[in-house]
Amino acid sequence: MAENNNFDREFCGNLAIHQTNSIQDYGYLLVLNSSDLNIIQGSENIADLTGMDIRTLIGTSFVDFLNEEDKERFREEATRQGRTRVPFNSTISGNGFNKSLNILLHISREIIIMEIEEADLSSARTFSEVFQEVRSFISTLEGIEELEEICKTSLAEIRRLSGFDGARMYRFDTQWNGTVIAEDIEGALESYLGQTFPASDVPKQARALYIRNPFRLISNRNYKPQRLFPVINPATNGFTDLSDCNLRSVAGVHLEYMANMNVSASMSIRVMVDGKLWGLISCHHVAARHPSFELRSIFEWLSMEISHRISSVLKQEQLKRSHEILLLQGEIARAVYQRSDIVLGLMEEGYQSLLSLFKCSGMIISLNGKIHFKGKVPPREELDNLLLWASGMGFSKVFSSNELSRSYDEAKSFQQTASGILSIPINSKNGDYLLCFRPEAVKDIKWGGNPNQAVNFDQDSPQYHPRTSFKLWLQTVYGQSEAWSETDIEAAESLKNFLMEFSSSLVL
Ligand code: BLA
Repeated sequence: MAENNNFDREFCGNLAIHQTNSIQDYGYLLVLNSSDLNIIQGSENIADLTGMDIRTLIGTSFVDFLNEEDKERFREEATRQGRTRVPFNSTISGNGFNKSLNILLHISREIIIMEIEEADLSSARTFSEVFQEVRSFISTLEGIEELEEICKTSLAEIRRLSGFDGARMYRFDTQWNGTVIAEDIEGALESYLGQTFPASDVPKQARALYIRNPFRLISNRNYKPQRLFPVINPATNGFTDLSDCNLRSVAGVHLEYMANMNVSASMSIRVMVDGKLWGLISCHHVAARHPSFELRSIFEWLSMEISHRISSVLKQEQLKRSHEILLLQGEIARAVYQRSDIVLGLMEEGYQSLLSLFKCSGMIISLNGKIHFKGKVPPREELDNLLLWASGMGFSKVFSSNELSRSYDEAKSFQQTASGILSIPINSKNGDYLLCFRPEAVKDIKWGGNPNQAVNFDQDSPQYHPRTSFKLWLQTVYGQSEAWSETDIEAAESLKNFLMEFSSSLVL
C-alpha cells in the first residue's frame, strides 16, 4: 500500500469536474429551456457553427435553425416523456451554410443540454459495415473462456477500430488502485503492463461518472476551452451540471498527467461487473485523435458486450468455487457428526477439507478452556494471549484480516506463519473460537511511478501537480497473507452457524 493514500479523498477526489463551465472544442453546446425550447446558455464557439454570437442567440429558438421537416421532429423528441438521452441527427442552415450535425440531447425537467458535433462524412466505411464487423467480433468473444484472452482480443479490436496507438485493460482493486492486466501498444507509448496506479489517478468523482456514461473522450489535450455564456445558468441559478456531457472540459491536473505520459488523445471505456466499475479500457494516442460520433456509439456497445463476457467468465469461476465449497462443507459437517465431537471432527477427520476450504495452513480451536492446535500456527506461548485478544474483542461474528499485526501488534513476531487470520466464534461468551491461519505472502507491487508522490505541491501555493514519471517503482509488502474473499467469509459464517448449532445440540 502507498504510504499516503489520502490523495483521492483529500485532493483529487474533491475537484468539481462536472461544473467546469466550459467544453472541449470538438463540438458546441447549447442549453435550452425545456418549456419553450429557447436558448438560455451556450458555448462561445457556437459562432463558428451558426455565424452568430452566443450573446445574440440567447432568447431565440433553436428550432428556427432546423429545416422544415426537422422542426416538428425536434419538438417531439425534445418533449417526449421518459427519455433523458436522445440522439438527433439533422442538418441546419443559415446564411449561406448547410451543415450535417450529430446532436445529443440531455433532457431534464427544466433544461435540455444539446451537445452538437459536425458529422464526419469522410468515413471510408459505412456504419453497417462496421456494425457487421463488430457483430462478428462479439461472436468470437462469446467463445473465449479465459479472462486474459478476452482482454487481449478486446484491446486488439478496439485499436483496430479506433486507430489509437495503444489500449490497456486497467482493473481496479478493492482500494480503487488499478493494475494494467493487458496491453496492446505500439510506437512511442511506454509499456505499463503489470504496473499498479494509485486510486487518485482516476479519482472517485471521475470513477463515479462512468456509472452514468460508458466512456470519456479527450481528443486533444491542447484544445482551447470554450466557456459557457452566461456563466450562471438562468434556469437553475447555478453552474450547468455537465456530468453527462462528452464535451465537458477536462481538469487541468489530468491534462498535465496526459502530457507527462506523452499522449495527446485519451479515451477510456468502462467495464462493469455486477453493477460496479470493474475496470477501464484506456486508449492513448501520441497525436490528437478524434473517433467519429458513430464510432463512439460502437464503443458504447462494445463496452457492454465486453463487460458481459468478463462478468460471465468471473461468475463461472465463482460458481466453480461455490460448488467446491459446498462439497467441502458437506465433508466437514459429516466429519463432525461422525466423531460427535468438534475438535476431533475438525482436527482429524475433516482437517484436509478445512485446509482446502479456507486455503489456510493451520488452525487452533479453543473449546471449554482447552486449546487444541494443528498445522502451522503461532508459537505455543503466544496462543493464550492471542485467544485472550480474540475473546476480548468479543467477536460474535466472523472476523478476518490478512494483516493480523494491524489489529494485534504482537502478531508481528509470528507474521511469517500467521499474517492472515479467520476467527470463527463457536461460543464467543465462553471464549470458544476456531482460528484459521494463512502464512505471510510477500508481495511485490510494481507501481507506475512513486505513489507517494502522486500529488506534488508547489511551494507557498495551494497548486498541485501529478507525478512526472511513471517508471516502475517497486514496493515490497510484508506482513500480509493472501486476502480473504467474500466467498471465504460467507463459508466461514456458514461454518460458524453449523458449529454453534452442533455445540448447543450437545448441551441439550
Ligand atoms: C481522469 N485518469 C483519468 C482517466 C484515466 C486516468 C483513464 C479518465 C479520463 C481519460 O480517459 O483520460 C488515469 N490512464 C490513467 C491511468 C492509466 C491510464 C492510471 O491510461 C494507466 C495506464 N490525476 C492525477 C492526480 C489527480 C488526477 C494527482 O494523477 C488529482 C489531483 C485527477 N484524473 C484526475 C481527474 C480526472 C482524471 C480529475 C477526470 C478528468 C475528467 O474527466 O475531466
